[in-house]
Amino acid sequence: MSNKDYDSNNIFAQILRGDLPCKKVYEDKNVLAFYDKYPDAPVHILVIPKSQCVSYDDFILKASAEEIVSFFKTVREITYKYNLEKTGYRLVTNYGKNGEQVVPHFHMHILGGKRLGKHVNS
Ligand code: DGP
Repeated sequence: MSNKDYDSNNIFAQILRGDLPCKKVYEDKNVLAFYDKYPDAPVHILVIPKSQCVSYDDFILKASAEEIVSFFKTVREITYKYNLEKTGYRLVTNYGKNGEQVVPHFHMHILGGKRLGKHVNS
């Protein structure tokens, strides 16, 4: 899927192309999951679709049903892989300026392994 709003030089695009390394957690034809380089929690994993999507909105609008199901099932499987279903976890996706999105490729943060505190910082 090509996308005119998508910056194909963003860091996650470079990781997907293999131009930048990552510590891989899971990969299939639709999805890649890897450790966040600057973790905010003992478990901090990023899950990204392989298609060119800037945001959650973009992903839901443009990805196939198979890609969407596969993405969210992968998120769930990773929470189990790290036993987070027992202790709890947080899923976060940031978008745009107010969401403080840094990398313009849709990604889900999976955070866990400690008490995370309230989710909104002021
Ligand atoms: P966001 O603010 O939601 O766009 O989060 C982007 C995340 O990406 C942030 O938690 C740090 C992480 N990150 C930035 N650069 C790299 C990188 O080169 N490798 C990995 N693994 N993570 C990165």
